[in-house]
Amino acid sequence: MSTGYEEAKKRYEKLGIDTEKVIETLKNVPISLHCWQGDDVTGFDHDGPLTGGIQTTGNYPGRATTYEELMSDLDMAMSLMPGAKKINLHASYAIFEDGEFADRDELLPKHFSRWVSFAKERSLGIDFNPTFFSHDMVKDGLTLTSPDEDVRRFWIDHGKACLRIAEYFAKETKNECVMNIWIPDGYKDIPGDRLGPRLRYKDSLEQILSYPYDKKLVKVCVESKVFGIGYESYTVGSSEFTLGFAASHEGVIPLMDNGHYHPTEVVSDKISSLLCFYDEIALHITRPVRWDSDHVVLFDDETKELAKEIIRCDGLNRIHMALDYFDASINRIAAWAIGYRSLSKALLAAMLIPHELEKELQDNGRMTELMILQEKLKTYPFGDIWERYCEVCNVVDDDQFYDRIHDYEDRVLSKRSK
Ligand code: RNT
Ligand code: ZN
Repeated sequence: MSTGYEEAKKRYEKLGIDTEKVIETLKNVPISLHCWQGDDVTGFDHDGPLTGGIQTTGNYPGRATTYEELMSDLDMAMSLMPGAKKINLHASYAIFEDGEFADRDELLPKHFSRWVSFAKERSLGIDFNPTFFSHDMVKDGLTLTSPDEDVRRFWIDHGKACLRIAEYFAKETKNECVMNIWIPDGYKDIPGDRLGPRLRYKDSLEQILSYPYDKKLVKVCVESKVFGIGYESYTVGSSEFTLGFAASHEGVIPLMDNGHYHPTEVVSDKISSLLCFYDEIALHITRPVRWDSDHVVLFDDETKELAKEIIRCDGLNRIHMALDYFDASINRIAAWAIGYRSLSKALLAAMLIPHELEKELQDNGRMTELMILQEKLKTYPFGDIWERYCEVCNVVDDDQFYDRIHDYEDRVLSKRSK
């Protein structure tokens, strides 16, 4: 144990914070790790481009192109992440073997059995996402809201197939599966009918949820969005739509992605509002830069504020946290681990705040003292606690981080063709 840590521990003790306890708690808080950072949201079930109004930019060498490569990269990335994880899969990451293939509406648990083995061998839970993009059956940019009944039926069947797979994940891993529904559907230009697509979306979701799944095993989320590339004027699954849907359907959880709001709106301010009305909520944590750009999550002001709200609201058991970004302009494994580590740092920092004292100052109108306290905390020796956290979790600190990335790049990534 470094003397730096011992000193820092004492400083926090004076504020009434037990750093040892904080470290023990954080270690067991799972963050869901998005498999799609590893291969630029490509998946294994199609050759076509990434559609749905989302985009990965950059062409860093060494992208994983097979499930073996993706799993190996995921292992490497996880070895750099302190704390608990779940893996977050998309349906497009089904693994087909011996020449077999199943379209999205006919996916079966067996197409994910390799992922289940991967998760079980590492004692990880699995979260899941139906994939309503990058597929021929997306017609005119629409899936569950399409006026073409064949198209809509196909995607409803995909949703049902995914519920069955989600249930299989939960049973096999003995860990609940959070299944998130996000559709890109919307219009580039001003629609002539806003209500019709929303009523079709509502009906499609209800048809999917009519599949008799176990609500204790599978937690269904609906993710809202404000716009996508090529869907600038109207998005069917808006914030109001998803909040309304989740509020009126038992067992459905609203999911907020912090890239899915207007640039001056912040999810950190929305969490407490939702917690007044929903038992559980879910988050996609990303870093939007001017738009829903899905940059790597950093230890920046909004990430810190978001983490503060999660901790302050005593939300660790009510908020499902998942990462969601995709950057191919830098080493993808570093991107994965930097994002995870940044969120861990933000949660750790949030747990080192005397929240009761802050509340008391606020409630007594002592706002001057509150500001002074908040500013004082910013220069507290947080780095020493973070180093200790990495040590306890048996992962490298920030000093050794790049060496590991460089070594893997040398040994593994540089040998790949892409
Ligand atoms: C898109 C949504 C969605 C996706 C993933 C790949 O804007 O954020 O969550 O990023 O499903
Ligand atoms: Zn998202």
